[in-house]
Amino acid sequence: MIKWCAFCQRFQGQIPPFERMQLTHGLCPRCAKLGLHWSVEQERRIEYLGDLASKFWKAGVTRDIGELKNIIDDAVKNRIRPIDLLFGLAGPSLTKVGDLWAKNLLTIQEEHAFTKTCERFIEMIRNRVQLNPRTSRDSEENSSPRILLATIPGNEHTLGLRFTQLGLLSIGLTCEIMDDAHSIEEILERAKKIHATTVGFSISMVEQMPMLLEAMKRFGHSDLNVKILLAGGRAISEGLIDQRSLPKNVKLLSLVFDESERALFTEDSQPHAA
Ligand code: B12
Ligand SMILES: [Zn+2]
Repeated sequence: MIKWCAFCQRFQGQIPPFERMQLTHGLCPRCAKLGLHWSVEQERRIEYLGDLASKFWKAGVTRDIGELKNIIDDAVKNRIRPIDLLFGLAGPSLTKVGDLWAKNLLTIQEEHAFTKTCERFIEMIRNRVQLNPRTSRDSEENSSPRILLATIPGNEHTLGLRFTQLGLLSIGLTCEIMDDAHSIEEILERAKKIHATTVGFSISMVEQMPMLLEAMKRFGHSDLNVKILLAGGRAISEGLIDQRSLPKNVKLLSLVFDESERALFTEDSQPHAA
């Protein structure tokens, strides 16, 4: 299910059951502190978000790129951040597509076509995020930390990494992504070359766990200046991996791309485990 704050209209994450696209709302921590109360306006906003989700799904199925653009324009007019559309509409829709495919209700070609449409959506959102003067100013001024995000070798699911890259950019953090590494060695070399201080790995399937552990071990024993090791991706966010089986120095973050989360990546602070 999709959790969205009804007041500030910021996406708050996906919660089980992940394949269900219904919206649920609750206050985000920031709005909760303001002591806001339930209102008709709040209901109206959630209905609006529900409508957007249905329109997005329809546009994805019919590959209607013009409609995707309309959805973004309309949402922005209604004070919704483009980045929340990416995480709150495209992310859950892809999960739903995977579920329909697993149930044989969609062909592999239909799944691929939907994924391609989502790739176009990612580019539209990227343009919006880059247009934001605050984002570009912050990321230019901010020379560190240097973040490298990589799919674990063997993981062909690359969209999550691109989502995360844009999410970080939306709060003024630039990061490099590597979604075609054939070996951990290649990721180590890249991290060394860009002097990465944070390295994040994306893992989609439980089967990829041995490779993740190997990567953690190699980075843990390397002489690089990597201060934060992150793990994310479907296998982590859907709780498919027992978190206790991950090394203690690995952080699991559940980010909603609030500006306050930038501090989690600065060199002196340590991120909180999710
Ligand atoms: C699109 C897709 C594909 C595309 C990927 C295209 C691409 N360029 O990415 C293609 C067609 C290549 C593909 C291939 C396969 N897929 Co596939 N795929 C999907 C699908 C439908 C969507 C994935 C997606 O993009 N989700 C949206 C993104 C945004 O979500 P996300 O990756 O979880 O990322 C989010 C967070 O996790 C986080 N995040 C991600 N990475 C990181 C990293 C860090 C550091 C942090 C902090 C956060 C973070 O940020 C994102 C935003 O919230 C899923 C369905 C599903 N339930 O996820 C199946 C799914 C993952 N695939 C599945 C399968 C089986 C396969 C194949 C084996 C199919 C086959 N027989 O060939 C292959 C395996 C390829 C491989 N070796 O990896 C299964 C996996 C089942 C399992 N074993 O666990 C799923 C669940 C479908 C299903 N219901 O059965 N797939
Ligand atoms: Zn809020």
